[in-house]
Amino acid sequence: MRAWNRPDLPTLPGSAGVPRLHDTATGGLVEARPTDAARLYVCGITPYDATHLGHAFTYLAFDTLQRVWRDAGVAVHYAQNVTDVDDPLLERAAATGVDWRVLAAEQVELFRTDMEALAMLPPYHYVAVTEVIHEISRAVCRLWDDGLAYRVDASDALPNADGTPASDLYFDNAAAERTSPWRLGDESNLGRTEMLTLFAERGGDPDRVGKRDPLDPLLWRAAREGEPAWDTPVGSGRPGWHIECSVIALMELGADFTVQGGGSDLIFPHHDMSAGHAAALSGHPLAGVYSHAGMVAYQGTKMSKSLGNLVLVSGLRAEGADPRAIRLALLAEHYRSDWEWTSEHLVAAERRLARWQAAFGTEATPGIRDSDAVLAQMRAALAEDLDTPSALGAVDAAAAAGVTDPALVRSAIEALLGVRL
Ligand code: 5CA
Ligand code: ZN
Repeated sequence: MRAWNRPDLPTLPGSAGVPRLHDTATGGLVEARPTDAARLYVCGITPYDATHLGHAFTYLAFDTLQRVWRDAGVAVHYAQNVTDVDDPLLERAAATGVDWRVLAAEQVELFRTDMEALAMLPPYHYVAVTEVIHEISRAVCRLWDDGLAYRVDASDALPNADGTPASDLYFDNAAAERTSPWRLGDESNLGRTEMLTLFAERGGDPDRVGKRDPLDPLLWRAAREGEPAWDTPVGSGRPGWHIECSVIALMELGADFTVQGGGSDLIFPHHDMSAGHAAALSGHPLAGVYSHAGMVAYQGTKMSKSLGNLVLVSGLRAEGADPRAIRLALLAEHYRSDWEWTSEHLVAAERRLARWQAAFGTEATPGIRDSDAVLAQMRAALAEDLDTPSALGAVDAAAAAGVTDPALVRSAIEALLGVRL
């Protein structure tokens, strides 16, 4: 699928080191040093209400990672999915009387416009689930053949073509643990009680009768009346959520890629389960580093489409907000922190943008602070787990003093922070 246009990425003199990144699985900072090119997979949107500031915050974290890698001379292969067939999208389409395909297409287009306005680097591989249904069904078939999937009666599903009752397919976590390097909880490090709670809250069905284990995730949902379905070797139906990301990631990046990313709400079950499916299919871990952005809240709770407490990027833009200020407002928070958005964040970012324009814009006059030292400070901050608040602080201090070469700092701000003054 088409992504969006790529922003300019100036090349800076010298080069930075590869970044150290927090790894959810081990809880420590690890050097995200790829052997050849860096391979990055970031979970994309479910397109029914795009793009709120929480989405933008998560994508900005991985945009920053790519900018830091590129500054270190590392090529980046970036893949992102679009979950364009899933329960919440279908429910929203049914509730509003809009065809689910039309709703998804409209929201993906809005997301593209927002991402481009925010100068986000586009994925090279931008893949909608509906584009790869047959690849996903083949992967489910392989899991079945390998004894890692099982049937659960689905009495509310449409019967098979030969008239026999249909069933849903589930992943057998315990069998996968016996036959692959993966263990449930490797990534999330959660205990079973916590897993059961989160599984129920985040699209899982621990109480479904007929499952071998309450935490086994759905691989394939048999066709229901009025739901989209595809005819495949595993029957008529549609894929479960986690297998989609495993298959798209393996297809586009191969096994054991450099970083798997997303918001922290995806750690469990989505990323644990995606890693399980991928390990079962490839015999290798999904990724070397599991990286997660914190949650943006609004009006006291996590900003989320299902709750409706949203501040949309397009809404702020329609009110006249400068996308560069939106970007700076988000960069002012460390990517791993949970924080709450208020309009004050935007006001502060607008003031910062104006100060930076005066100090480093094309009209700026040189000052006393050594520009190379400012670049070095920005690089050092970003290389240490993408510390954007410190990088912004270094630029603020330089703006107050004035720099010997404003054009160099202007390029550094554009290349590393994605803000063109
Ligand atoms: N389509 C799935 C992933 S395969 C999905 O979670 N879609 S989403 O539209 O709900 O979220 C898209 C991305 O934004 C995910 O990486 C998610 O973790 C992140 N995200 C969602 N809400 C927030 C929030 N309030 N703060 C930070 N990140 C968020
Ligand atoms: Zn995903």
